[in-house]
Amino acid sequence: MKFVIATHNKGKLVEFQRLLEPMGIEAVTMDISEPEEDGASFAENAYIKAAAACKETGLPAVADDSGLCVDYLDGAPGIYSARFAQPGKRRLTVLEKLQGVPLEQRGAHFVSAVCCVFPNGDRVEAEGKCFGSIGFESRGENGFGYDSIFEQDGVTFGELTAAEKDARSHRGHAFAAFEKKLRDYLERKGAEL
Ligand code: ITT
Repeated sequence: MKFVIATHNKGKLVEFQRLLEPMGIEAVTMDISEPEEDGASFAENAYIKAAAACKETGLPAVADDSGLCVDYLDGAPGIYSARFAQPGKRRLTVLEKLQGVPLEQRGAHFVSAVCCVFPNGDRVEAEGKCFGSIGFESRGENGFGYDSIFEQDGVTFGELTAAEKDARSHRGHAFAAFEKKLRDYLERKGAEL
């Protein structure tokens, strides 16, 4: 079954392909427009993106809305993670806002809400989270976005291999839950991947 990946973020796209391929999903990219993400939650925004791509392409579409929630910043940037500060300044802005804040107050988590919308209007949704802390400096060249400042046990996501990140990341957890729900949905419909 062919699915269109509804993202304009290259870092996410790589992870989507990596996570969807082993499920036997043929995941394709297309030139799709970017809808306004005016939902009040990760799940609402994921639905907005998947529904728009499904409508535009006529294919089942998979989107994720994700972000970093920092405890010390009352959960910010959260659903505004992609729009928080100037492009290229986002990690530095988080580090600056946490300047002088001790390790025990630097807790943070990533959230990924995945949504697949089918041309008949049905949707399959799942969410994943992963918990860690904001480092004192940026470290590691791997991954994208806030990876190099998000740590678990002193190691940033930017220092992980792709397989290591997928095994512990919000997106890895979300896609694992999504696969199960998708298979259940397709079984009920008498369809296969
Ligand atoms: P699409 O909406 O086109 O998918 P986007 O980048 O705008 O791309 P979001 O609105 O979901 O996506 O914003 C999520 C932001 O949160 C993203 O731009 C990153 O800065 C950050 N983020 C999400 N997942 C991340 C991850 O695995 N590692 C690091 N940063 C991540």
